[in-house]
Amino acid sequence: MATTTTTTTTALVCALLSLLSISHSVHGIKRWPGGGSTRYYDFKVQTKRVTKLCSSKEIVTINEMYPGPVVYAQEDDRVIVRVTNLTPHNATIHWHGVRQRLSCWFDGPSYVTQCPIQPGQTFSYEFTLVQQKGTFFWHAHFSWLRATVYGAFIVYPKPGVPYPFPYPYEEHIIILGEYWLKDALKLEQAVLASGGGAPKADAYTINGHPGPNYNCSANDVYRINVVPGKTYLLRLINAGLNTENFFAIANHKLTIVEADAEYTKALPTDKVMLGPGQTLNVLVTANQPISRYSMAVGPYMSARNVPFQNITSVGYFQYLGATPNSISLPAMLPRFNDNLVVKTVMDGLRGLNTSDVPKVIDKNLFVTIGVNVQKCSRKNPKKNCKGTNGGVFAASMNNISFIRPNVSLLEAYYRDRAGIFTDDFPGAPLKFYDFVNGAPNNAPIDTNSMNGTRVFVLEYGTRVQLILQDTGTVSTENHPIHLHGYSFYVVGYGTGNYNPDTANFNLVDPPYMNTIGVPVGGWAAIRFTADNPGIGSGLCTAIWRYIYHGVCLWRLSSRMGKDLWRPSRTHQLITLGARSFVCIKNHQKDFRYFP
Ligand SMILES: *[C@@H]1O[C@H](CO)[C@@H](O)[C@H](O)[C@H]1NC(C)=O
Ligand SMILES: *[C@@H]1O[C@H](CO)[C@@H](O)[C@H](O)[C@H]1NC(C)=O
Ligand SMILES: *[C@@H]1O[C@H](CO)[C@@H](O)[C@H](O)[C@H]1NC(C)=O
Ligand SMILES: *[C@@H]1O[C@H](CO)[C@@H](O)[C@H](O)[C@H]1NC(C)=O
Ligand SMILES: *[C@@H]1O[C@H](CO)[C@@H](O)[C@H](O)[C@H]1NC(C)=O
Ligand SMILES: *[C@@H]1O[C@H](CO)[C@@H](O)[C@H](O)[C@H]1NC(C)=O
Ligand SMILES: *[C@@H]1O[C@H](CO)[C@@H](O)[C@H](O)[C@H]1NC(C)=O
Ligand SMILES: [Cu+2]
Repeated sequence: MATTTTTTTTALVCALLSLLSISHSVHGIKRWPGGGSTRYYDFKVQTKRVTKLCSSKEIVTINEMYPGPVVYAQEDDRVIVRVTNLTPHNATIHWHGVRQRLSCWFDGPSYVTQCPIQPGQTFSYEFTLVQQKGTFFWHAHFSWLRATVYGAFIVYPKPGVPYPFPYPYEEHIIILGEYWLKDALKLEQAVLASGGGAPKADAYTINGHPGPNYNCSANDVYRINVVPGKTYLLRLINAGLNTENFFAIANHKLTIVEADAEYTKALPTDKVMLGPGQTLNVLVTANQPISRYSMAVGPYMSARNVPFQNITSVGYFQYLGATPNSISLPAMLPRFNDNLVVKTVMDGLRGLNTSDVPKVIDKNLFVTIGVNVQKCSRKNPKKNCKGTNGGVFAASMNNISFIRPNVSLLEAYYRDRAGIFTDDFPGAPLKFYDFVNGAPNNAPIDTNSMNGTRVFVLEYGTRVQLILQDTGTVSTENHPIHLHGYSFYVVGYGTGNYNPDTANFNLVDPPYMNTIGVPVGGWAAIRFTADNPGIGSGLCTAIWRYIYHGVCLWRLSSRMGKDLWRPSRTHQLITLGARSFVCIKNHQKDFRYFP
């Protein structure tokens, strides 16, 4: 079990000493941002045997829990999570949605902000939830470990600060996931080796439960018991690996009040869509006749010719007084390719606090997103080049597929290592064409991408507008795009190729998000101010299915940042002896808070 310690600043010193004995942190504590308390969690990465869908296997978990332990905190709290890896696999934990102000080295993506935590190693994450509250989640950020290594991360407002909506009777966490019968890491290796797409999940899950539509799962069901007349807050999280999902409850309206851990104006709807990485808080009032209702999770698949699981995962929304084994009323999910439902909800989504939407832009960036097919250069094409037309799938941004370095990019940057990445990520595509309809189609002859580990550099304080444009090289598709280190205002989106003359922008009350599903065959415009230095503050995409074929990943680094990351009076760089170019161990001591 996770241990939580909530204390005031003074009491914390003792708590920390007894729990952690990291005495060097003690003096630093006084300088941590005021007002917050500290939450301490102990995460053990360990395997656990589970039986699901008629079959047993070992899965990787945190503390033998699936989903993993919930991390609870309050706005402005300090969070310390000590992760000990007791498995034979590499691991890191990413705190999805946490902006990591001035603490990007605790963001979690392996080879981006840190080396993997290797078998037997321990790594402590320490960060402050600066002006952040709402529904977040954490997940492993090494290979496909995140298939089973994930959990909710709930941050409450400061004491005495109310929600901007009626206080719910109760709240429940609902994590959507995907489950595979095969070992997730082996599956990933197989996908990598094949050059093709990922296989479909064997089941969708709600809090780890597939529900009665799947074999051997009649009792493997998540249920919420509700009191008639009461209003519930559901914290929806899509922790799935690959699939975007619709969610609905039979006969009940959902009122969206928060998206990606930022409040929205209340938006009533029948169903919602969450891409991997998205969170939504919805209010549901139990105002229907006493009965048992289905909560259903199904696929949203906007790409053509991609296999996907089409069995709905069902949980129960059960009224007090309903007969325990009554038939559950079915929920109406949209058809798997219902783009209109996705657009309709997005059209209605409005931010609540939009006091700092950048009105003036210093830097305009234009980034295409897509899936490429690289020419087969492998020895055994039949076995290893299973992408379209005998090629190898690779996701790209501005036609550049990310090559994972062997050292953490942040460390390479911090130590001025040459040759690990280059600063020349293009701010616009090298070639403009009809991205949506005129994409090259005689794959893999002209559907290659460039390879590289490239960074886009932003000066501190730059007000950025970023146009994200879907492309149709293999197929157009809704792509969830996520930024590390920032939330951003979604000021516009539309179908087709972005055209500045006809694009409609909302600069009045756009939603403030950290993941945007770029519309299938369309574009999205986002705005943010680059005020959180660090190379880990990057933009990463979730074209999950192809992510390991040399991914589309690029980063924003605020060059001015080094001193900001490491304010000289509170931090001190301790140089270690090891200076290997290869990720051998985490040089965590360098980045810790020293007195
Ligand atoms: C469920 O079990 C039946 C009978 O064993 C089998 O034919 C079917 O393919 C299974 N369905 C799924 C989705 O695994
Ligand atoms: C689900 O997929 C299977 C093949 O994987 C197909 O036979 C079936 O018709 C699909 N069902 C629906 C409702 O789309
Ligand atoms: C609104 O946002 C601004 C800037 O992000 C912040 O300073 C302010 O506290 C927020 N107000 C509320 C009511 O959350
Ligand atoms: C990483 O290391 C492996 C093994 O030493 C090597 O084959 C590969 O080229 C390296 N990759 C990069 C991007 O340096
Ligand atoms: C992407 O890069 C590849 C490799 O350099 C090139 O062949 C292809 O034409 C480029 N495509 C676009 C759309 O720029
Ligand atoms: C990029 O890397 C992939 C995989 O290593 C390789 O198959 C492909 O030929 C490379 N493409 C270019 C343009 O270098
Ligand atoms: C774990 O990470 C280290 C450091 O990058 C690497 O050398 C090793 O091959 C990785 N192990 C696995 C099983 O991926
Ligand atoms: Cu994230």
